[in-house]
Amino acid sequence: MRARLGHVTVTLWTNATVATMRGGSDEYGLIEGGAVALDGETILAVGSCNEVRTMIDADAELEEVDLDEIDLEGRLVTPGLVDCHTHLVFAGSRAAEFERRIAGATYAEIAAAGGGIRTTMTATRAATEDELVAAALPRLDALIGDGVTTVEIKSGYGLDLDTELRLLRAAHRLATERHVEVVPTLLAAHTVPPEFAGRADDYIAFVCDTIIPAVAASGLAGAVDVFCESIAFDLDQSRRVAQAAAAHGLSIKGHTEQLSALGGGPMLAAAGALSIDHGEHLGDHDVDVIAEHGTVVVLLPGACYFTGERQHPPVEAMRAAGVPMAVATDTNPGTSPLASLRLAANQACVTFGLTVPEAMHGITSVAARALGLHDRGRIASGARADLVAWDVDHPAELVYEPVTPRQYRRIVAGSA
Ligand code: DI6
Ligand code: FE
Repeated sequence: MRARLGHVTVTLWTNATVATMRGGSDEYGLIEGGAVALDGETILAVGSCNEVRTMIDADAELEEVDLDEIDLEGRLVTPGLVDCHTHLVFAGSRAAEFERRIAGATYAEIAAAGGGIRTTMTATRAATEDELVAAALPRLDALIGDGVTTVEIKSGYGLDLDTELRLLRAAHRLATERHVEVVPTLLAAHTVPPEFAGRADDYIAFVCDTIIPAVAASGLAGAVDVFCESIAFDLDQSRRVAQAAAAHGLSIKGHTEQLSALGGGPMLAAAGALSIDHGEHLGDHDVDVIAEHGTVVVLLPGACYFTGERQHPPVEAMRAAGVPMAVATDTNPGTSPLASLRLAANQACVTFGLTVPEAMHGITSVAARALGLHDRGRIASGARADLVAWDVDHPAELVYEPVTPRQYRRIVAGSA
């Protein structure tokens, strides 16, 4: 408890079942009959109602405390959910490509014929920042309605300096339009744009020598992602992107082993990546290397679902090796038009074999770690006050019945 002199307003949520998400990946860290006290943007105390009241009474001896008390009548409280991998900002629609895929064309065939990411690039280059923000808001609102308080948003549909910067600015704007924290990531190395056709190395040089330095100087993104894949960039090109990011003080993330096994996962883990994402084709040795570096693997079951991918990430091997597993929506126009993090958690259980506590950690504590954010994703004294109260009494309900809205109250950095 901090000792201060003066006047303080403490928000106190009482009579709650608190899923603190502290402890191991097999537990929710539940406190029945619990309470959470908030002081501004920070969690002051969490524990049984009696413990928390005792702490507040002790504080009241040092300063004047105004209590704003809310009786949650047994409702569940969790950390605000963290969606640590999205491509939320883009223009246009790929519904026509979806029709073709359902009729038999593959994602890789459509990409090779100049569709896929390039279809979205064309629409995105033609869109203004206002249009990009307007297009993203319904998706962001869906995530917010699902309990998300922090959302990572990647660029990657501009593939030129101006449009990549515009995408990142649009991502920042979203955080001013809604009460949510946005964590923008540069994904200029998403695919080779048409003006660099057949010259992937030249495009990577442009990304490393021009786009990454400009983004680092602008402060618009704190991390750089790269699509290390047969249909995108090879291992050497991906390594160059990671080196340029590190040289400019930016964190590293990677889309790796989604469609093929190029070795991007272990290479980026060794390069100090915060997370490697997808991982459907990770082998046993890759898992050991990733475990050794403590890198988070971000599971994206929506992408497997939408592409009909049968190859699933090696969850059992990762669990056995102690790899921290996050779960995210991958919300994007091509492979995961899915703006529900609780549905992604459900899919991670049903299709990938995560336990329900693992999936809950995947969208809270481990997701925060995948973003390098150590102040959230758990309910603990001193953590950021990002909380959701739900109209359910157990965390398994959130994953079991993902589509039904269950949010009762949502607090981001201490305010509703
Ligand atoms: N992997 C994905 O699943 C998305 N991007 C990526 O690198 C797909 C993006 C798209 O098809 O628009
Ligand atoms: Fe993605």
